[in-house]
Amino acid sequence: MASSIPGPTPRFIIGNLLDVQDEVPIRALERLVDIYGPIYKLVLKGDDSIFVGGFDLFDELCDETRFFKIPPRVLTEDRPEGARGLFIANSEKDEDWAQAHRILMPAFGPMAIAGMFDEMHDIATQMVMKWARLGPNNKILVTDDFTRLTLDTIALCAMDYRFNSFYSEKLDPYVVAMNHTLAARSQRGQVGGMIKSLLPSYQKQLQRDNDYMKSVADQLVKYRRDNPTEKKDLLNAMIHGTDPKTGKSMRDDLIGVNMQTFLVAGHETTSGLLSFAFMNMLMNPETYFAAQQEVDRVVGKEKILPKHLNELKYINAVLRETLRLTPTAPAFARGIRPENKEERVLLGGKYEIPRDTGVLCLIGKIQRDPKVYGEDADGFKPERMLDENFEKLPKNAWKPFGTGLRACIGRAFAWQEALLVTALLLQNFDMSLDDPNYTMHIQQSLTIKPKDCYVRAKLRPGIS
Ligand code: MNH
Repeated sequence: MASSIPGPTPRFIIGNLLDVQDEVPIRALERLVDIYGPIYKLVLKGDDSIFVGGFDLFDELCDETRFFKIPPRVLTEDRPEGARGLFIANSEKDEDWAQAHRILMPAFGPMAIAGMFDEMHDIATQMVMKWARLGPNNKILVTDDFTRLTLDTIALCAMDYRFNSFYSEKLDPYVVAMNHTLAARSQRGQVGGMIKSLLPSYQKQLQRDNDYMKSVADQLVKYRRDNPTEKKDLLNAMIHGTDPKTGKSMRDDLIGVNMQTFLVAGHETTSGLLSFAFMNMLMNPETYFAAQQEVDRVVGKEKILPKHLNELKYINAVLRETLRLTPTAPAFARGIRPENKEERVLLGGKYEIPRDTGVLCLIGKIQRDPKVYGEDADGFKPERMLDENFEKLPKNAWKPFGTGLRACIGRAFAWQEALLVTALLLQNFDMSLDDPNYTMHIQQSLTIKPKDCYVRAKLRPGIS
C-alpha cells in the first residue's frame, strides 16, 4: 500500500512558499523534518518537491541502479544554452560530462594532488605571515581569510593564476561577479529574492556578471594556448589531455566552463569547512589541544611535508566530524534513473516518487540521524570519526561529498588543502575566540558558513 507523503498544506497560488522563508533557507527545510518526519512534500513554484532528512530513505536513494543525480535547479535555470561544466551536467550520458570526467579524473587523482602540495603551502604561508604580522590583538574574521586562501589556492593549482587576495583590500572583479551570482541564485526561493529576480535590472546584472566570468575563463584558455607551459595543472590537463575512450580532446568552450566550475565549486565549500572546523575546535578547547598536540608529535617545528598528512589521524577526524554536522554543500538531489524500469517507484516500500520529481536530500539532517549516530548525534565528537570507528559506519552514513558517479571530483584536493592549512595554523598559533560566549550561527549563499566568527591568533613561543 502506498502512503501519501506528509507536508504542510499548500496555499492557493503561492503553494508552500511561506513555509520556506528563512534568512538561512536550508534551516527552514531542516526544520520541516522535525515537524513532518524523514520525508515530506512541498509545492514550490507550482511543482511538487520532495525532501528527505533521514538515513534509511537516503540510503535507498544512494542506490545507483535505481536513482541518479539531478543537478540543482538554482544553478541550471535561466542559464544560456551551450557547454555545461561537470557539476551541472544533466546526466552521465551527456557526452560532454563523460569526456570531461574521463580526462579530469587522473588530474584529480592522488599523484596529481600530491604534486600541488607546494603551491598549496605557498598560499597557506601567506596567510600565516599575515596573521603573525597583524599580531595577537588583531580580530580575524576567519571566513574572509579562509575564502581568500581557498580561492587563491584553486586558481594557482588549477591554472597558474594568482589572485593575490592577501595583498589587496579590494576583491578581484572576478570574485565580485561570482559572489553576486551566487548570492542572487541562493535567494531565489525567498520572497524577496523572487521579487528581485523579476526586475529587469537584476536580470541585466546577472547577465553582465555571467558574461564577464565567461570572458575571463575564455581569455585564460586562449592565453595558455598562446603561451604553452609544462606545468601540471588542471588547465593543461584539459588542453593536452585526450579521452582514453574516444581519443578526442576537449573543446575550448568546454574547458572554459569547467575552469569556471572549479573556481566556484573549489573554494567556498573548503573555506566553509575550515571555518567550521576552527570554530568547533575553539568552542571545544580540549579538541583544539588534542589536534595541536598531534601536530607537535607528528610534525614538530619542521616544515610540513606531504608524508605528514596521512599521520594526522585526529585532525582528519575533526574535519570529518565537522562535515558531518555542517556539510558545507548542505543538500543535493536524486531522481529516478531513466533506465530504471520499476513499475512504480516506492521509497521505503510505501512513498510513491513520481518519475520527473527530484528528491532533495538534506545532508545535515541525514548525518545527524540518531539511528546511526546515537542520542549525542548533535555533539561535536571527533573520536567517532577516527578511522577505526569511521570504517564501522553504515556505507551511506557520511556523504558530504555526494554519492555515486557524480560525487565530488575535488575531494582529494579539498582534503589535502584542509589538512595542510589546519596543521599549519595549529603549528604556528594559539588561537582563541574573540567572543568566548560565541554560539554557532550560520550564513548561507548556496553553501553554508559560520557567521560572525572572529578569532585571535597568537604566535606560539619558539616560532619565528
Ligand atoms: Mn565538490 C560535486 C561537495 C570541494 C569540484 N562536491 C560535489 C558534490 C558535493 C560536493 C556534495 C555533489 C553535488 C550533487 O550531487 O549535486 N566539494 C564538496 C565539498 C567540498 C568540495 C563539501 C570541500 C570541502 N569540489 C571541491 C573542490 C573542487 C570541487 C575543491 C574542485 C577543485 N565538486 C566539484 C565538481 C563536482 C563536485 C566538479 C561535480 C562532479 C560531477 O558531477 O562529475
